This record gives sequence, C-alpha cells and structure tokens, in this order.
Amino acid sequence: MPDRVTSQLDPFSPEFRADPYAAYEELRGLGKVVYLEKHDIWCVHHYDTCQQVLTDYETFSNAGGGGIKNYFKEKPWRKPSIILEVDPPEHTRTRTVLSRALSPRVLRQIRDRFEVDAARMVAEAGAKGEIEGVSELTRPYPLKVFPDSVGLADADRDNLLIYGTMVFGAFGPTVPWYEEYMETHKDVPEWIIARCQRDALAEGGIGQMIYAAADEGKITEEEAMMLVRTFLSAGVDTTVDSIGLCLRALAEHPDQYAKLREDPSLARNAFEEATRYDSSSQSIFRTTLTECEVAGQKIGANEKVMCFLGSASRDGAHFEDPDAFDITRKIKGQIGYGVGIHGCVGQMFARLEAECFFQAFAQQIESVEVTGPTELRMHPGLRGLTKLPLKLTPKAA
Ligand code: OVM
Repeated sequence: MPDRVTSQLDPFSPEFRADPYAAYEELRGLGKVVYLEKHDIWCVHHYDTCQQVLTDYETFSNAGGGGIKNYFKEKPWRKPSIILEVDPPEHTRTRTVLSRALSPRVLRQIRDRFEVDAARMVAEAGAKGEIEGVSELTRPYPLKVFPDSVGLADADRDNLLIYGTMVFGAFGPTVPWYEEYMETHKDVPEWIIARCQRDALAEGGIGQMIYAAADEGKITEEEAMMLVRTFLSAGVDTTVDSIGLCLRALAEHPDQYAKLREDPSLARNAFEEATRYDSSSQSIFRTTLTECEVAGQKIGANEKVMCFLGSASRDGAHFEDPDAFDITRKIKGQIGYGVGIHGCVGQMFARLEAECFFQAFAQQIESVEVTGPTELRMHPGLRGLTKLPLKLTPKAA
C-alpha cells in the first residue's frame, strides 16, 4: 500500500485556475488528504478536514507563511504580517486591536457612506449601459470606499492594486512575471509604508483607531503601522474580486437576479452565497509544527498544507446541492472567509461593502447580461476577474 495519495494537479496552472471546481471534484474523489507532487505540498479540500486544519493552530501554524513559501526555510519577501503570519500568543493581541477597529459600532457609522457611493456608482454605470464591469464598476467601488474608511488620502490609490498583486502574488510559487512585476513597481512597497504612518491617516478613520490603540499601550507605534499595512494588503483586492465574481454569478443566473431585483434586501445573502459559490479566497496555507494526522494520513513536521476553501464550499457532505447558485440558501458554517482564530477579521466589513453595492444595484438595474468573454486575473493568491463585459438595463424611472 502506498503511504499517501498523490496527484499531478497543479493549483497554480492556468488550466486548474480556469475551472478549479472540476479539479476540486477530482481531488475530493481521490481522498481526504492528497499530496501534490508538482509543488511538494499536501492539500485538504473537504469541509470537515479544512475545518480541522484551520482550527488546530497548535499543529497547523501560520508563522510558516500564508502562501506556498515555507518561512521556516525561506526568507519572506517582506516583513511578515503581525496578524496573518503569527501564532498565539503574539497573534491574540494584534487580532484584538483589529477586531475592535472593525466592530459593529464602527461599521454602523460607515454604512451611510457605502450606500451613497454605491448608489452613485451604480447609477453612473447604468447610464452608460454597456460597460466593462471590472474597470468601470466592481473595482472602483471598493477602491473608493475602503481607503476612504481607513482614512487614506486620494492620490495614487491605484498603487493599492499594485501592492495587492505583490501581496497575493507572493502566495504562489515564484514565476517570471512576478519577478518582473516586482522590479517594475519597486517603489510601491515604500509608498504603502509611507501611507501607513500616523500623520498620513485622516482623523476619524479606521487607521487612526489603530494608532489610538498604540496610545493606550495595547500595541507599539511600529505595530500600529504594521496593522494598517494589513488593511492595505488584505482589504482591497479581496473585495474587488469577490464583488466582481458575485456580479458575474448574478448576471449568469437571471432567475437569481430576478429574485434580488424583486427583493433588494436579499443583497447580503446573495453575497454570502457567492462567497460560498465562487469567491476570491480559494485557498490558504498552513505549516505543520509537529508530525500529525489528518483523516488517517500521517503528515510530517514542517510541511505545507494547502486548504482549499473553494472546494470545502462545494462539499456535498456539508452543503446541499453545492454546485447550485441559490441566493436564498441558508448558509450554515460559511468557510469562504476561513475559520478559527485566523478567520478573516474584515469579513463584516466585506459583507457590508457588498451588501450596500448589490442593494443599490438591485434597486436601480432591471437586467444585467454578460456580453462577451470574461477574463480571470493571473496572480495565484486570489481568484478574480480582470474583464467582465456587461450590458446594464436601468429600471424605468
Ligand atoms: C496581512 C495580510 C495580507 C494578505 C492576506 C491577509 C488573508 C493578510 O498583511 O496581514 O489575510
């Protein structure tokens, strides 16, 4: 008997990325734990095993890095994140600060501005009729409302997208385009760090709330800067991609869009379903600290384990009719944001951003159609669209 199930599937290849859901089905059929020979990594891809790995932080560490690189063996490309790429007890303090800065009270105050910006941007897109949905709608919206909330100045915000590509590109294996990209945009990391400084952040924004935690002695000034960097790293591309994929899912399922249009209060649940059905965060890595066992498979110490959230979300053992996009589905145990102590700290922010967007969209737009081929972005850490040609028909006034 072989001591493990292996596969030649390459999750970073264009074929896999074009239709990950077929590959996930294959992986789920192969077994609970599979060794991916192309990259010398293990993977889990069922709901229960993803849950197990992600909630056992004593075995499956984040200090080895959130991507494929093993920080216990290789040098990280930048100073590791002080929330994503650390374990307890260090993690607990920084996580608490970020959770407070994203509390329900803070979000309630932000909601009005999200609604106003969403309504305006959807109206402008609707008036054009034919649009390239990513560059004209699903990218500009998060790129405005998120940095506004953090308290970032207006200038050069496109650098946030460049930095996002750097951050999420680093989740995958090193490839030539990435090295070139890093070289071309080598000034951007410095720009980001400058934007993370206390005096660069507007009064009343979430960035200043992080610095207030430093004033209270909960974190150091340097840690505050690093937590603002986390916002600027993880807060833009993730929502750009998830909102774009949700809009495509709605456009490709006119029966579902009709339900949303008739009842815009379904907006939040529609996005919840899209986060399960087809979302930006398809995978995240852990690194084993000790020898361990998952579903009967022994895994050695210091090994990378890739957790396919996108596959866990399509696991029929947890979700009924998992391949159906149903915006009225009652989702129990959303895993699209990860779970456990590293589950997305900004998830309520993302939900609010998307809720306001799809509510405005449903209120104003009678029908939405995909009019040409859509294109996927190529960097490995996230799934998202770079092209989404759409025809929007506004409701009659
Ligand atoms: C961070 C960070 C960056 C990318 C992703 C992420 C999924 C966190 O800088 O803390 O969480």
